[in-house]
Amino acid sequence: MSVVGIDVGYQNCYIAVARSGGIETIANEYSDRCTPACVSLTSKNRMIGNAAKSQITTNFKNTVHGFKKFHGRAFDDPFVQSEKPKLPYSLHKLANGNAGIKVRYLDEDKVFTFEQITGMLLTKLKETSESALKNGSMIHIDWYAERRSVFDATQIAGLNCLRLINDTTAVALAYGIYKQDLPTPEERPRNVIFVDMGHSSFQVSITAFNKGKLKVLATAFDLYLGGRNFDEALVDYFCEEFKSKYKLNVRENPRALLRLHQECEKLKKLMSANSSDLPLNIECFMNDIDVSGRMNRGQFEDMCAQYLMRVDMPLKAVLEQSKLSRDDIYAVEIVGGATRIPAVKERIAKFFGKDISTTLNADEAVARGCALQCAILSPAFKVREFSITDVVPFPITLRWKSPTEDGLGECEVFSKNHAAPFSKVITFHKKEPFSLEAFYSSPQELPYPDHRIGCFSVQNVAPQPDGDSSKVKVKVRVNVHGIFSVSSASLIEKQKGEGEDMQIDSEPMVQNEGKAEDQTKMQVDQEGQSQWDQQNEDNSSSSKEGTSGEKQDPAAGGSKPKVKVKSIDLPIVANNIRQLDCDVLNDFVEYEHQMIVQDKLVKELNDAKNAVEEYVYDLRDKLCGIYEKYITEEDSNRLTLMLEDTENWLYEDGEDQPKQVYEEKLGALKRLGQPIQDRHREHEDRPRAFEELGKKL
Ligand code: ATP
Ligand code: K
Ligand code: MG
Repeated sequence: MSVVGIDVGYQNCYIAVARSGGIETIANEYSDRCTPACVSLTSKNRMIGNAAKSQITTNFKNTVHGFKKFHGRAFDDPFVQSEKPKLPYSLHKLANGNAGIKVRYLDEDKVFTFEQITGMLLTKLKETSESALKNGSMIHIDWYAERRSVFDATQIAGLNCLRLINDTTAVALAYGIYKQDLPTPEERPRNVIFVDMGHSSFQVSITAFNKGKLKVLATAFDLYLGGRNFDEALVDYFCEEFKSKYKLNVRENPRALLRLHQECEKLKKLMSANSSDLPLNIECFMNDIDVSGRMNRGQFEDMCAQYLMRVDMPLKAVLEQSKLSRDDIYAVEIVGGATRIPAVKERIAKFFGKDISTTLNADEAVARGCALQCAILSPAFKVREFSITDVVPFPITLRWKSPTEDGLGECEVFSKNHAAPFSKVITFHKKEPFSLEAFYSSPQELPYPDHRIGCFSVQNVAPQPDGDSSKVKVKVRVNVHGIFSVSSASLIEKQKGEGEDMQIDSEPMVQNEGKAEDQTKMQVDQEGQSQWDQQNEDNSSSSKEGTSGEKQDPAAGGSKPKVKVKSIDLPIVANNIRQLDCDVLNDFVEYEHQMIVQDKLVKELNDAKNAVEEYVYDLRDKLCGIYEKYITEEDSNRLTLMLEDTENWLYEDGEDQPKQVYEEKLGALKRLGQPIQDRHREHEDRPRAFEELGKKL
């Protein structure tokens, strides 16, 4: 039994497996623990991960990378529009207004959504972890609004996703769970800053640790600051230099530009370890010209001053939000590839006035934290009890039609840094069905121009038999994946002779001048804190009979007698802006299956072809080696000729044949090769047989 944690990065993905022995990061078929977030579509199949990365410059129009940030975004989103001209592949506006990509696949023009592309990547990661993957997985994702869309991607890949978790929260778990010396729950918590700068984004959190628990106090981020900005600065510089030095317009040549990107990234990494002047050389770069340039760390830092300056802002924000001072910070832990840039590290250290700690593996900590969380969630594992309270990074508001002054009622249901997962119950007094619109309260903070979350219509609401408004309890929640929803609604039916009690509940209506028939009373109960309670909570919401006294209504005031009420579940029609329709999702799941089958067919075909090639090489070697004595020279010459023909055929007519043709070819060769092999084996075996016989005698 094992569970898997997956870190889906903008550039790099990691898989960690929790087994009874502990957490282990696993390698893919290239013995690489890092799988590139890259998908390449071809006329025959898909290549994903390492195989796709090698296609970046050759099949650049159909090789998708750097797509994580497109999740859940509209085509017209300024971020999408600003990235578009830089991409080697084409974006496409989907029917729902979202961005998708347009590629050639199986010799057809094909449009994919980013849920599908990430679904493909997850399929690959799932395959890699298949032997270990038995009981679901957990995926980290670095921020909020794209979660719906990423969750859909997990469905497409057929993953049983136990939890989508914040990047720095996973890191905090990986840090805290093994610490033996955390303060007891009564003591002041130990506050640790976690910083992750990856290829695309920069995230910071402050987490308070006590024995057996962690609580995220605040998070802050610059979602557009990461290693790729530093690469781009270098690319810009060398584009200019090569223009003046070699009269080359690199930006007009996608392949050259991609190569320059790769070389600049290498140079950037070299500069982290080396402060002297370093060369950049690319042979046959463009128009058969070899190019070269130089750079050193000091120059690089000057060039990147604008990015280095941005490092401070989230650090400052997170301190302010948590209301802690620098002295309250126990340690600053950094992870993520781009924190290896010396200037980034220095900047962070300087801000907090402390040495930076690198207790955790910078590349694998996120995946390990994910696997740990998974193990905690899975009943099959006995993991040390560790409770995790995360935060809601963007505040969420509900709005509804109301007959008050401006015709709209509004309530912020989750404030910034509110604990999550969490559910709340809001009580409305309504005579007819109504809709709740959910959106992020502070659009200026949000990395999307579209601050809507979705619209939730509460159905089947009718007045009470006596014409009064009905009391409708609506549950809103941010679930374990960090996804907001209006999760259930129920109508509380008055029972005979209990009118008086309902009167108490209806008090706020009276306060609101009593004339409105469709009034709303706000935010009554709060319930359910951690994910551990989630299950119970869900059960309680579906019980039909309840006692109104069970959940005290602070707004109703005073003590209430326990009275029987009947609660009727109401259907909710949800329209989530960033969620795929069920039918569409099902189609995508089906299509992913077809593509998996297609990839498998192509793999079998390639294997059959490779088997012929391997046999040719193997037999040819042996004919002039160990088989020499077991075949006449004449036969050997004939067979060698035939092997040569086969080899040529493989590069010409035999390049692209059905699997069966290769199998037949291999069969024909084996019919000739087998007798030689048999004679050889017989000869080898004979002395041994005599020996054994000798022993017996
Ligand atoms: P994100 O977290 O934004 O989704 P990611 O998880 O894919 O992205 P990481 O794998 O954490 O990103 O980091 C990759 C980045 O780190 C790349 O920009 C890479 O060039 C950079 N990087 C890795 N090693 C070094 C190094 N030694 N010096 C400088 N930069 C480095
Ligand atoms: K990563
Ligand atoms: Mg990352």
